[in-house]
Amino acid sequence: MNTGKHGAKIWTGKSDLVPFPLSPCKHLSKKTMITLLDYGAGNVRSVINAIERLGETVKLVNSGADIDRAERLVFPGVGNFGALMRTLREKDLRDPLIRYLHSGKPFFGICVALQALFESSEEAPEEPGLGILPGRVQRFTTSLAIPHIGWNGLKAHQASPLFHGLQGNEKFYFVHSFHVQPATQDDILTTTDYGYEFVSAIQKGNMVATQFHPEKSGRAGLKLLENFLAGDREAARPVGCPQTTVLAKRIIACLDVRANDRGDLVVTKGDQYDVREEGSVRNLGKPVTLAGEYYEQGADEITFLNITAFRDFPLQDMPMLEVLQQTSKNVFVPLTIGGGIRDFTDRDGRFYSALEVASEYFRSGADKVSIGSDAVLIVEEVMQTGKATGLSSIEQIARVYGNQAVVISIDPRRVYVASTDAVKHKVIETVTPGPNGEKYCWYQCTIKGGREGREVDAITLAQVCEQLGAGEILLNCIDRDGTNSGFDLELINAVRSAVTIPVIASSGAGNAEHFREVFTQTRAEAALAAGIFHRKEVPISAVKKHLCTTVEIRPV
Ligand code: 1PR
Repeated sequence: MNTGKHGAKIWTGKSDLVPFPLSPCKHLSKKTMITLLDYGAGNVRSVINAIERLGETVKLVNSGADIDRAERLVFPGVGNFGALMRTLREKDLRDPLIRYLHSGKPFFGICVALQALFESSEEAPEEPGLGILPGRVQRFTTSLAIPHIGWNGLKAHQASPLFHGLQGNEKFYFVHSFHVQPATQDDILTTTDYGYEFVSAIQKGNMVATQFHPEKSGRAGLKLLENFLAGDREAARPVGCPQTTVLAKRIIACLDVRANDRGDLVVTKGDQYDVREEGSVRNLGKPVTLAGEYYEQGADEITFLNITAFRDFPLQDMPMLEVLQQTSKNVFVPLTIGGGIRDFTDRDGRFYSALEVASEYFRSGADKVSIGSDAVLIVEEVMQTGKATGLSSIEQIARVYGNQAVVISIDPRRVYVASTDAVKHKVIETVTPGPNGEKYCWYQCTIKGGREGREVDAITLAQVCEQLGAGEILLNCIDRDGTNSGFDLELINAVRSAVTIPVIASSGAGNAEHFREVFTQTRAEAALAAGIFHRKEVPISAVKKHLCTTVEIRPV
């Protein structure tokens, strides 16, 4: 990668991993440099990686002149509508972009870049949009979990070259709380259902824009992107579009990563968080290789947890950044990274904010960051003082990268009590009584990988984090971790019913039926597992095969 400060940056790097059997885009009618508008927020690396995988070279926009010279422009937008519009204005990119959009040259906008084409957004009423299309952007009004996160389908309203080779029953990855509301029907390319029908892509002449992320939508997404890059596809209308689209339940593969005693970075796995066996750290494989395998098997997301980052500083732990960079070259589904996301002062007194740490992860290919220990400390402070500072890692990262980019990883442990008023915490009645016949329990949050219990319960933690701006809860369970005994459905129901954001059920999966159980007996939006995948007991494809008749999933 040439990242010189002056002149456009050109990515020429090639993956050093064995490529997946996806044909590079050899059929471009005319070799055209793809210009990519990176305004400095979020994960553009994945878009670059996807375009490079398709055999193209990417040139980054450094100035308005680069937009004027562009022949084929891709604009990935993430985060906040207001922040995007402000940055375009401050960097003098707004007018060149409007000129480009009026020129009729090919344009592909992704996510907030679709929203930017309209006149205004409820998310930032003070910032006008580009006004290329009539209409506005509004927040979802549904009782379903917001953000709308995950794989959903498309209903085609027009023929399009983008659909060449697609059946219509594919699912694409969405992550957003707002959607466009065009003033006319003319430019609607697709709609999707989530509580109600909303516009998920537009097409006007050579301008297309999608609310979903093709670069994160596996093979179907790459196909769609390839069709855009090729520029010579016949317009097609897929025949297999559903009448109503349904958000799929997600299957997530989790890789707990740490250095072993020899200093090698390995994927490990604990039993109730104890990752040592006969004194040594369990080694279940290499992070990049395993992530690639899980993508191939049909994982809907990959999560990396740097499990010892509470004692090391992740920006000095560069291998994790390298793991992300390498993985994102080959894995085209969302990547979450957790571990050590907090403010930090190094030995020389240099202060790094949690936002800086997160930014480094986003630049390296992460789509979401997960915050564990720091979230507990933040919630403790909010509960003590009765107010949020606006400066916590959760608030700062959500403000810049959007709520959907902030996952809270909770590590709770069951504490049995004799009655509901025995403690000040949120207590639930349980069907599995405690050692002394206790009928109740609460879920104590821990920090530092389960090493330290704190005076906050998991339900309260989830609620306060949602108020602070978190977009998703990764709900582990120390009692079930590595036991193969199934998810803790009581914990999941208690937390899911207390928040409106999506919940990822984690810990305890031992067979495919456990996934069906968690999806039919709780409202969890996703289920995460580690051990059964690492030990090759049940491949992800087998889990999906087991689910496909009873639970909506993304087909492999
Ligand atoms: O506290 O912000 O530095 O983040 C540290 C992160 O590392 C947290 O998300 C925490 O959950 C995780 N972590 C810390 N120590 C461990 C450990 O195992 N010793 N792993 C750990 C958490 C739980 C899941 C696991 C599921 C599924 N592991 O990641 O993958 O329980 O397992 P299973 O399917 O085998 O049952 P911070």
